[in-house]
Amino acid sequence: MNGLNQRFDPGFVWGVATSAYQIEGATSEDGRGPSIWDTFAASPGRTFEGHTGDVAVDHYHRWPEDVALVRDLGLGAYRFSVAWPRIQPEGRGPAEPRGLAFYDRLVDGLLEAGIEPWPTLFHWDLPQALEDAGGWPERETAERFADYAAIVVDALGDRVRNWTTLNEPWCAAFLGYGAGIHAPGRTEPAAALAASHHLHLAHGLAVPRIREGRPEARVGVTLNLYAVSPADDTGRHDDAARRIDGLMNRWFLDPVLLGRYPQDVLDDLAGSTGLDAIRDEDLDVISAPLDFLGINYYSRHVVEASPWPGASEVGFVDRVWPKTASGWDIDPAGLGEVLRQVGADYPSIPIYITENGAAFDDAVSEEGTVQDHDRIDFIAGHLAQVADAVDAGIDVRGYFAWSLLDNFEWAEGYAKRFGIVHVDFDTLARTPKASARWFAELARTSSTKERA
Ligand code: IFM
Repeated sequence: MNGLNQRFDPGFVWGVATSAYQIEGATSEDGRGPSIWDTFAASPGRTFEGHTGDVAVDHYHRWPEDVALVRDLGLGAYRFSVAWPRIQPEGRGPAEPRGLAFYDRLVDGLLEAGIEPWPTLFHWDLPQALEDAGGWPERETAERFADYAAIVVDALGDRVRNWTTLNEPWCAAFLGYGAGIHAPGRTEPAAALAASHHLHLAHGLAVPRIREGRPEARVGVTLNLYAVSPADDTGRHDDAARRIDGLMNRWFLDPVLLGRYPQDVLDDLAGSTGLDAIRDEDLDVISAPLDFLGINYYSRHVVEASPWPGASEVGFVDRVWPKTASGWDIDPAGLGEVLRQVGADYPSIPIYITENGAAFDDAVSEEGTVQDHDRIDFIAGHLAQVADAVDAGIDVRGYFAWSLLDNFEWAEGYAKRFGIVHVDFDTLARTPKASARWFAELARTSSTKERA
């Protein structure tokens, strides 16, 4: 463990993360309505070998076993998401009691096991009915989200303290409506921009609804942030790096934490019709004070300018570099850079790493064990960066490994395994990998300050 455990305060939060569509299954049970991911995954050619979340890892029925896994690992916190289509099958209107009852049981089960629930209200599974009405590019979707948030908080707020509004709005907006590789699979750049703004607005409208009558609630948002570097140090690619950092990081950080969109990105985007979605008065709503920022970090982007003089396109450089099974560069130093950038530009916000982890092609031994030392190295490397950031005075208060379980990795289906617990996708049997044991020991000894 190389003393890593000695580097975190006893109060540091150690947890694991999941999301509803990736693990629950039971997509047509107990009144759940269809989500955009049901529709997308059922459309030919959208996901790896046509995989869907219909069964996923059956967490909807096996949640007691999954809670017991987290308890047996001795982890103090569990980040999960609430499926909006279970609560409001049509995305609006009265709550479906059976959907609420599921999360009610889950929260009680977690608390009984001594695990703090950290729910996220939106992790990409928009009710299909709202997409049929226009989806995130429509302003009304933001208002529906705030109503939905209020329903969930009313039901669970007596027991849940830490609320996250959105997970990775960049992915929901730009992968879902721009690149079209995530649900709902639209390739409309203007719609993607409008979607990003309405996701921010949804977040901002939800914050006071979560706090209403719950003064003890802590509210945050989770963003996927990237380290971004130019392809070389000639200066030729610096503007490309600025553009990508602007669109992937600051476009999401600035409105929420500073109450404005970054001017350089607005200038880059000048003339895009999607910008019409932004009304000046929205920014006050969007920048409602928060208690924490969740950061999901996976990798770095190295970018280069277009070879054509004057062109604004940028290219992503595929470096010769160690990679995960997802093809993402393993770059723990990038997490340190992201933390230093956030610490410098948004100094007063407490930070939790709400996701970090890696897919590897895990080999299952004859005895059924998974010796995933590559994943242990990955997590250890990133945690060392977190410890360095804390030493440098950056207020990082917790780390959630992605993910508790191997699960449905969106367009990649079940082909990429991120879990610290192995799931046999035929039998759905769960087996903790070596990384789970290592992570549990790190959390235990760092909380008690024993030397492991
Ligand atoms: O599986 C996803 C998760 O849903 C959101 N953050 C990134 C993970 C790995 O791709």
